[in-house]
Amino acid sequence: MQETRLRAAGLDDIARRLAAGERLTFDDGVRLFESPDLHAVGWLANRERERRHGAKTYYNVNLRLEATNVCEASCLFCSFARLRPGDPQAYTLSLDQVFAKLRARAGQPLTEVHVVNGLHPDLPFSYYTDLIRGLKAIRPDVHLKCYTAVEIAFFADTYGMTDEQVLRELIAAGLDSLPGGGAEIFAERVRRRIAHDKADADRYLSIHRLAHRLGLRTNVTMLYGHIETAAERVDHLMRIRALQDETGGFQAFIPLAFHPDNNRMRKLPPPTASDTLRVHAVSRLLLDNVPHIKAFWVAAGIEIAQIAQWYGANDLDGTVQEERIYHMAGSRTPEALSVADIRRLIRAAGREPVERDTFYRVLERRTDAVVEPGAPSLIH
Ligand code: V47
Repeated sequence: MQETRLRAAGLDDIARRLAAGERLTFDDGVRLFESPDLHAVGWLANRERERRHGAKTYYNVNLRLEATNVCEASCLFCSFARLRPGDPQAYTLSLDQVFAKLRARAGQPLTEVHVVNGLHPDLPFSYYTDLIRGLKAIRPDVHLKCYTAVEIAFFADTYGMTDEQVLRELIAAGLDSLPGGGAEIFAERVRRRIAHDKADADRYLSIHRLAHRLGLRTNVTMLYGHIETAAERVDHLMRIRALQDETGGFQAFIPLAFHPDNNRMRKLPPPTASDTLRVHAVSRLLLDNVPHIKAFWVAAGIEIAQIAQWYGANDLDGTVQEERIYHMAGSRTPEALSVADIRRLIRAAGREPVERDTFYRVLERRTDAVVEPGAPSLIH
């Protein structure tokens, strides 16, 4: 990009420091959010993205399971939770129902199951350990990415254990990694207003630190596009960067676009496409120590997730299936994508599709693999 354009965007010194391999500061982050020239910010992020990953865009073959939406917390942005077990739309699956969902996909080349639940006040801890054990018994080869740091904190408080005891018991049952949900916005002002009655920022980060120390990899997220300021976004990213300096345990950062349907923040407009692209780009630039930036297609929308592959992102998440949190909050994306769809969308975006496992190891396999007759196929 021309020096004059970067200068007009107020980004020429940032561009020079990035080229010299220097780390950006808090103020740089705010300037990147405030620069009028989105494409200049995107160009800088794309340079960093291509330096790390070339033309590759990663995806995986995964399944989402949400075993209960009964939740004690009262996050203003949430359209998924039902507070009382008696609520007409409240559900809690039996473990057999959970296992049936995985068994029904026996023919799919799944590599990951991602489990997230509400904070249910009345289930025993054994429900969560048995859930992991049972899924592992059905598909020992499938990676289990289960329970956010907020759920881990809730288990510790509810069942009278330390965070470390909870993590150790889940690992003994077969837990392979933690997903990134529950981070929202770390800044006290925002968290107090939108998510006051669940684990705070320090607890969230300390559970990820502990998980990393126990050998787990984790993801981390940011819910953006509601009441947070640019400085609060940058603060969030800087806290992630600081923990990553300590542990190196984060694999992917996932910006999550706020969806306003059916929740108590429904008067707010959703974030615009420009904002979504910018958040991915600035994240790539500030999080110099986090290897992957994921544009989660269910949250960003398929088209924007494709364009984000030129604005810092290098991952789209996976086939997904059975996602409820965003679909209840107004996401109009499909329920699932087939492998053929994902590969076509990545190619159409001008990138090279690469199937990965949860640890970003590349999987080489025929994409026209045969599935068992009668099983729902994800291939075509
Ligand atoms: O923590 C809830 C968000 C998260 C809304 O680790 C909402 O690979 C927008 O964390 N509008 C859960 N967002 C999902 C999540 C995730 C997704 C994909 C991949 C990974 C990963 C993690 O969803 C919650 C919350 O931040 N959320 N309600 C809403 N109305």
